[in-house]
Amino acid sequence: MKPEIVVLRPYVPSVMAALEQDFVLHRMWEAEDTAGLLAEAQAARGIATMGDVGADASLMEALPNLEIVACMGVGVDAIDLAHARNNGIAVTYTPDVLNDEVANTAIALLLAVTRQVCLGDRYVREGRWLAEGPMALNRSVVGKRCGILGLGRIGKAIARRAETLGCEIAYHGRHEQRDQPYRYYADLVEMARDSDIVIVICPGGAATHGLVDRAVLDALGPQGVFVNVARGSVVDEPALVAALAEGRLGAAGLDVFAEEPKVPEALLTMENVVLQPHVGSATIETRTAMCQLVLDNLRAHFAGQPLLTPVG
Ligand code: NAP
Ligand code: 8YV
Repeated sequence: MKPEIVVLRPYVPSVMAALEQDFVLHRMWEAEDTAGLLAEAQAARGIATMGDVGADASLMEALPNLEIVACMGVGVDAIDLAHARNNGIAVTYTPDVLNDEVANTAIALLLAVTRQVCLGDRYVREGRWLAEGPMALNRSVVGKRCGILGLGRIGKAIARRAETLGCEIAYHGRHEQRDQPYRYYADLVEMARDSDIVIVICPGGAATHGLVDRAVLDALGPQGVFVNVARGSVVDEPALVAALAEGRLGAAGLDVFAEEPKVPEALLTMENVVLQPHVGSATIETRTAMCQLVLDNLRAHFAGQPLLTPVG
């Protein structure tokens, strides 16, 4: 008999088809009555979710036979890990397969902000090039100091790319990584003060909540460029909006927000801000690899084999 799983959001079609073959699926996103779906899914032994959707304790509690939560995403801050651990529920995630993609997104945001790519596009489309002549000069990243908050799997991929662009790299985290060729700052404010650019790529969750506060943003300063591809929760969002509005921070490239998909109204009209709808890993190739890893973890679990990428 096929194991039953609750799928919270649709994955790429090829993986949905493979899931369909191996499991009985309860499709949460199609259900008008969530409680009704959960009542019908009492035999479910697995949840397939995504980083931004997660799985809270009440969802896990609603499925008495739950054995595994498989997450399409590397950030597991929206999954109640303590509840899972206390109840013997395995959790898997999708590290590494998205490093290059998310790093590319960070660099795309950095260049879009500094070289004013969106502004330039509008300048051409609106006929301003013709009417007003060349656009004003913008800022280079060459020779700039780039501080990375979170030199992990993705942070290292960003560091390599930013180095290639001509940036000087530093990083902040809880630990110094002596095998890395970059300068370590134990103090985030100090790193921001010594940086022209700060890129955030550490995990979300309670430990990093509001880590980037007014002091960090002020230290980065009026010429500073701020890029966040981590989680909105890592930044004090009202402080970020205020710093941009008051000219205490130069510019920002943001892929993530505190209350997605809501974005602070004030950001929508700022010319020095580039916004993206949480698309760090959102290519067909990378999402396919991430979904495949979810599938492989579920298959391993239900075959009694070791999980490929368990959390913790
Ligand atoms: P990772 O390999 O675990 O790296 C995380 C890094 O953050 C580590 O270098 C760690 O260094 C640092 N860190 C952890 N806790 C910290 C704290 N309290 N203060 C300061 N630094 C801390 O993770 P990853 O695979 O690179 O992914 C990082 C995060 O990116 C994910 O958790 C996810 O939230 C986000 N992400 C976003 C997207 C997107 O679509 N925008 C896509 C993928 C991932 P120390 O241990 O030395 O502190
Ligand atoms: C995905 C992410 O957008 O991996 C993560 O942590 O934030 C992204 O890759 C997300 O998991 C999809 O919900």
